[in-house]
Amino acid sequence: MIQIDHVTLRELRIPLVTPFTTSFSTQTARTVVAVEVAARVDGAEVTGWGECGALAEPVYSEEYASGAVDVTERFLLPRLAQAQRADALSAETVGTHLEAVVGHRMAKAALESALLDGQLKAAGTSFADYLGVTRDRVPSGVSVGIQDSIPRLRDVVQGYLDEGYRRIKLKIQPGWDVEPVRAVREAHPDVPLQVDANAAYTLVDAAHLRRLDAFDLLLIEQPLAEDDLRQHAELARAMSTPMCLDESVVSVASAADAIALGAAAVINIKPSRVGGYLESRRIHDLARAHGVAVWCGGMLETGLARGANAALAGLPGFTLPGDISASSRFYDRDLTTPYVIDDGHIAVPSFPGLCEEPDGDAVAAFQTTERVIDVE
Ligand code: OSB
Ligand code: MG
Repeated sequence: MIQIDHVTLRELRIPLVTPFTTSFSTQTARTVVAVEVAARVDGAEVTGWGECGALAEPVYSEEYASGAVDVTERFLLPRLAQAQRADALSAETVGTHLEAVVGHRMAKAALESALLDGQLKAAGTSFADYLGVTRDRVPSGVSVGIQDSIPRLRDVVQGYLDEGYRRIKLKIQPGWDVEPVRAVREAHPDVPLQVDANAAYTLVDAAHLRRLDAFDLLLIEQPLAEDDLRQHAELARAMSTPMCLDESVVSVASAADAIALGAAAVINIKPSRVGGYLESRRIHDLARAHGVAVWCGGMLETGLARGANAALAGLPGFTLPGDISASSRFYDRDLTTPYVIDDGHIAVPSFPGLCEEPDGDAVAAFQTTERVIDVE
């Protein structure tokens, strides 16, 4: 069991190396909530860190960074405090203790991650060993934002391939779909290629989206709205490109529904979106039992979560390359030792816990708000 002494909630604003444009926004910096938990495990003092996947604005999902700080302080930490007074708190029970709070999965995931990091550091156990992962590296894919022109897109993709990325994901939206995909496919006939629409289409666009079938894509990710499971199933029947869900899968229960409906041949498991690494594992297990491929998605993670994503992606059902790129894909300066791409792969960390202790100077340089909350 773990006893929390206090929690520090920080909002950081970290510049991106290049603007990242999706169908829902253009980001020039990542606003990220970092959770630092000061706790005791079996009497020993430990510090655990977690990162919240929520963006600055509620445009990818309904969560947003400052809202995550608020719900954590008002509603999540009091429930963990109550649990620890009964000496019933551990990373593995966080989900149960927070179940009465509806949604807010990214905020919950950050807390669970921080506690798990603390517990594993206290035990001297790596996250990979905790999961039973034996792979020591995972293939690295890159998510390519919407560009101003097709020549520019070709250059950006060529740059990533030169760095060794093993799979390219192109963000698409109405007006930026068939032609950019055609251009990249013509330049690179054999590169593993997939697209992500971030819910920018409707079923009325089915005939148009079918034109993507010509480009031998690994998958199409989340073409329709988050709550359109049935319509994804219908679109899946109309296309030969495998259907992959991101936004729609928020839990193992929604993954089960998607699989049963035929709405997902592939699932993007994004640990923050589904409420943490433990729920991610359950979705992995469910999907694997159904013969549904999974891969690890990302939310522009800093070093507080990038290595944990790599460890998760070492599980055997992760048969497609994830959005687990090098730190340098997004950041000139990361919060921890940067993750690097080596021969197209990212190493699965072997240090204890989920992340390295972040560099205090980097945290201070990027910090915009800080709240210290006693938990007793
Ligand atoms: O849809 O996968 C997505 C980033 C922010 C929000 C949603 C998505 C993304 C990405 C980037 O595609 C993934 C990454 O972290 O590399
Ligand atoms: Mg996506």
